[in-house]
Amino acid sequence: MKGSKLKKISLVIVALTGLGVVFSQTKHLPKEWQEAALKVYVPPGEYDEFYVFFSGGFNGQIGVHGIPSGRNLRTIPVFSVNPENGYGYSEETRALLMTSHGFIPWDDTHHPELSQTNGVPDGRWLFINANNTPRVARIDLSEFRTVEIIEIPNSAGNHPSSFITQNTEYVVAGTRFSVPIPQKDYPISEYKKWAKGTITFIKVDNSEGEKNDRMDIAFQLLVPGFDYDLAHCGKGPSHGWCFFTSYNTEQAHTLLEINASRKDKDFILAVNWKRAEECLAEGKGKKMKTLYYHNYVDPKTGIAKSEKKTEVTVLLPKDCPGVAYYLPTPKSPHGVDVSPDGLYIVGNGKLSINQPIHSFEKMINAIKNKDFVGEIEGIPVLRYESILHCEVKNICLGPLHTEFDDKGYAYTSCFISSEVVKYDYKTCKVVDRIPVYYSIGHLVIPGGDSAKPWGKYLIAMNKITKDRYLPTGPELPHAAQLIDISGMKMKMLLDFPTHGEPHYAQMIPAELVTKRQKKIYRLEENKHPYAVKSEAEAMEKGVVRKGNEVHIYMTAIRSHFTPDNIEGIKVGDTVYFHVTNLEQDWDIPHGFAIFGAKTSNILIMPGETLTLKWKPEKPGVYPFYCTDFCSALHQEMQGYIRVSPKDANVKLCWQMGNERKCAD
Ligand code: K7E
Ligand code: CUA
Repeated sequence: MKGSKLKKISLVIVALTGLGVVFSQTKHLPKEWQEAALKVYVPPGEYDEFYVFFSGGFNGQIGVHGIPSGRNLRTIPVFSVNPENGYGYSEETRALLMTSHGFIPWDDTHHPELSQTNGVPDGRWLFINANNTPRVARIDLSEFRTVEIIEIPNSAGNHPSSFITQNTEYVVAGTRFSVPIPQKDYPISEYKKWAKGTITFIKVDNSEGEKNDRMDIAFQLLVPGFDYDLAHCGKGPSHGWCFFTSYNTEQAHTLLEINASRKDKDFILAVNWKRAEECLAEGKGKKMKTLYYHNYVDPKTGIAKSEKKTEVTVLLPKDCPGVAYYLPTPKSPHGVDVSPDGLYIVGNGKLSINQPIHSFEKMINAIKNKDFVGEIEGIPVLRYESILHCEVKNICLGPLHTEFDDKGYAYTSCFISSEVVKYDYKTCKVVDRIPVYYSIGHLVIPGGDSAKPWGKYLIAMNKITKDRYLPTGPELPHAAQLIDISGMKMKMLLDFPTHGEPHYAQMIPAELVTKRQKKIYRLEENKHPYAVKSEAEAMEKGVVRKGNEVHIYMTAIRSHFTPDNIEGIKVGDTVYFHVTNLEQDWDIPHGFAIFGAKTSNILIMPGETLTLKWKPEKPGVYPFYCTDFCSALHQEMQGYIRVSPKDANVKLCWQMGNERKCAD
C-alpha cells in the first residue's frame, strides 16, 4: 500500500511538473487543493479504488463512475431505451420493457441497491426501482446489464424501493401514491374512501448458477392510504424488519405542499416480514386477481421473454397481528436509515429541525408492553417517547438522508441548508459539518447503508449546480461532490458532473465487482435460435423467407459481414438481421445499422447474437455498415441489400466474395 501511494504521489509530481498546462493551472492552487488533487488523481493506466453506481433519475439509467477520480465509465440502460447499444430496440431486449400498460421506453429511477450477503454488499447484482410505472430491475454486475424486470401491481409511484434484506432474501417496494386497489373510477374528493397503499416483498432466488428468473412477488401488505416515501431494512438484531417512512398522513389530495404538512408527526412503518411469513404459512393471505409482467433474459439464448402474472397474495395487517407498527416521527420524514449495528433507526424529518433516532430495542420493548397511543386500520401506533433513542438537536434545515461510516458516525444530507452534518449516532452530538454546492439530495458512502461501511469517501449528490461548471444553456448537469471522511474533519476533494438526476447511489470496493467480470460470451454456448457459429454456416443457412418475413443469418468479424450482398427483398417485407459477432476477444464489439431503419443500431458483443428489425418502404439499394470502429479496415465493413417492388420477380440470393447462393 505504502509503496503504491509513494509511486502515486511521485507520478503526480511528475505529472504536475512535467506538463506545462497542468503546472500553470496548479501552481497557484492553495495547498489544501493541491492535497485534494493528489487524493483524487488516478494516473493514466491505473484503476480507481471504488465503483459508484448512480441512479439516473429521469433518464431511466444507471451511471457508473470510478472513485476517487470521478471518471464516468459507463451508462447501464435499465428502464429507458438506449440507442447507443440498441437496448430496448433490439428484438432480444424489447421484452424487458413490457408492462401491463404495454411497451414502455422510459422511467424514473431513484434507488439502486447492491445485493448483500450477511449485510455486506457482495458485488453480484444491483437492484433499482422504476417510480412511474412501478417496477424493480436486477442488473447482473458480471456483465453490467439489466437481466430482469418485475412489474409491481397494486402500486403507484414506486418510490420506497428497491431496498433489500441482509441476505437479499427480499427486495421491498412501496406506494408513494396511494390509489384505489383494485383500480376503479372514484371522485378524487373521496380520497379517504378509496386511497390504499401497499408494501410489496419481492422474493429473490439466491441460488448459484446462471438463471435470470429470480424475482417473484411473495406478498403485498395492504396499508392505510398515506404516501410511503423511503425504506431500509434491518440487519443483525433488527434483521426480519423493514422500515418505511410515510408522509401525507393527513390524506390530502390537493395542494399537498400545505395540506400534507399540518401534522406535527407522521410515521415510520415498521414491518416484521418474518411474522408475515408465519401468517402466510397459516393461510392468512388472500389471493387477488391482478395483472403484472415478469421479464427476464434467458441466459442461454440471450433473448428476453415476458411472463404475464395474474394473481398476487395480499395480507391485511388486521389478519396478522404483530406484522406492522407505526413509529411516530416528526415531520414528513423522507429517508429512513438503519445503523450498521442494526440498533438505530434514523428518521429524516425533512421539515423538522431536530432529527429523531429511534432505538430498535426500545421499539421491541414498547411492542411487548403494548405501549400504544392508538391504532390505524389494524396497525398499532407506538408512543414516540418510548421508542426514541435521542434527537440530534438543531441538525440543519431540510434533513433528507443518512449514511454511516466505519467509525460510529452518521452523516445526514440537508437540502435547504446545503450541507452534510456528521454526528455520533449513539450520543446524538454533532461533530462536524461541511457545505455542499448546492441543495444536496442523497449522499453515499461505500457500504454506507450496510452492516459493513468501508468509509473513506462520501459523495454528495447535488440537485443544483448554477455556477459550478461551464454553462450549458438553461439545462445544467447535476453534480457529485467527493468528500474525504477518513479523518475527524470532512474535506472537500472534487466536483464532477453526473447525468440525469442521481438520487441515491451505491459505492463498493472495485475488486468485489472486477473479480466477476465477463469478458466475452462464449460462442459455443450461444443458444440463440438464429446464431451461426461460422461464416460457412451463415452462407449455408443464408436468407430464409417465411411469407412476408425474411430472416437473415449473418456474422460479423473484423472486417466484414457474411453475407454482405443480399437480393430478393421486397417492399412489404419485414426483415430480421440476426447478427452474430464471431469474435472471441475482449472489447471487440461490432455494430450494425441499415439506411432508413426506424430504430437504433445494435452493438453486438463478442460471441453474442442480436437482431435488428427493418421494414423497407421503397425499392432501392440500401447500404448497411458496422458502427463501431473495430479495425483499420472498419470503414470497409459494409454491405448492400437490394429492395425490389412488391410484385417483382427477383430471386432471394446472398453473397460473400465469390460465393453466391440462392433460395430454391
Ligand atoms: Cu430523496 Cu427519490 Cu430517494 Cu431524490 S429521493 S433526493
Ligand atoms: Cu466492425 Cu467496425
